[in-house]
Amino acid sequence: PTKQGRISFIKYHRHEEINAYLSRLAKDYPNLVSIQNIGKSYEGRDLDVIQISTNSSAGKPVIFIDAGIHAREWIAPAVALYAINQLVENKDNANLLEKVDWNILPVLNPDGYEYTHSTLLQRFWRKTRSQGNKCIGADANRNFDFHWAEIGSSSDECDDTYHGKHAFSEIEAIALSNYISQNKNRIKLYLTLHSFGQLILYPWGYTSELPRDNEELLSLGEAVAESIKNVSGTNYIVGSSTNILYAAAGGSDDWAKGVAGVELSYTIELPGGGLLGFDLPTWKILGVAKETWEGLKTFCKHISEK
Ligand code: ING
Ligand code: ZN
Repeated sequence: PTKQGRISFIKYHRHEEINAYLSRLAKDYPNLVSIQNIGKSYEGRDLDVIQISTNSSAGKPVIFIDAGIHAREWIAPAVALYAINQLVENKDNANLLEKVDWNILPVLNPDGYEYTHSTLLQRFWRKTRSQGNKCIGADANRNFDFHWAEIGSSSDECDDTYHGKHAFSEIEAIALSNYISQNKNRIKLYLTLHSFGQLILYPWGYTSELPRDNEELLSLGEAVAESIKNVSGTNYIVGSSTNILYAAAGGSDDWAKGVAGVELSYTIELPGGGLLGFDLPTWKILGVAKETWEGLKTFCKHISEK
């Protein structure tokens, strides 16, 4: 109990520890931090968004980041936590809050995330934990209501990329979409953190056609990749999901752009490690977090100067 609300970057934290950290920040920095609960997961865990804002009544542009939509991609929540830590607890970063607010949801699929932590031999679970007829869970990143189930997902509920019974069958996808819809006029950048692949992806996932504003999406993505490379030498490739990875409809980034109208929408595939790529060793967390943070600052610069 003495360690309540403390966090580190030498281990992967459990969902309760992560939410306790957010609450502790809200208590310690009441003028900077507030927590908005945007709903509960299927198994009843709190989906808490940390809102980091100086002068929150100003209605500044918002950078919204989520992580952990896929259970096994542990580095993603860790990187989100690092960004939170830097924005709130490192005074040198105050300039990053001058022109924009940051809203961050570190674990969108906490049921799956906890399952990968607590259940022997289930470290590589990807989906939610909702009950189906013969299998459990849907891929929440195939469940958004935009060209749903058209391509790159499975109708077999036992598959890892099962798109769900219908669009927005998953309560976590509903919670996120409601939150984005309610804030769509202020959210100027949507980022969703995944692993792995060292890719900066933007819409569309449902078609190989490029968005109208491909040029801005590409050049901003390239600037972010460049700033990451400058810290550590890590190389990222930038492009539309379908064109540089694979086609997959029903993703949150496609929905954010195509339905909510958040034009700058990206999926970041963080570096992999370990046996299967999803189990990046703990000693590598800090390096990945630091280099990615430099990329996030470049995103912030662009939004601040717009
Ligand atoms: N990758 C993403 C996935 O959901 C993606 C890549 C995102 C494809 C958005 C298409 C659209 O498959 C991982 N690692 O989950
Ligand atoms: Zn993923």
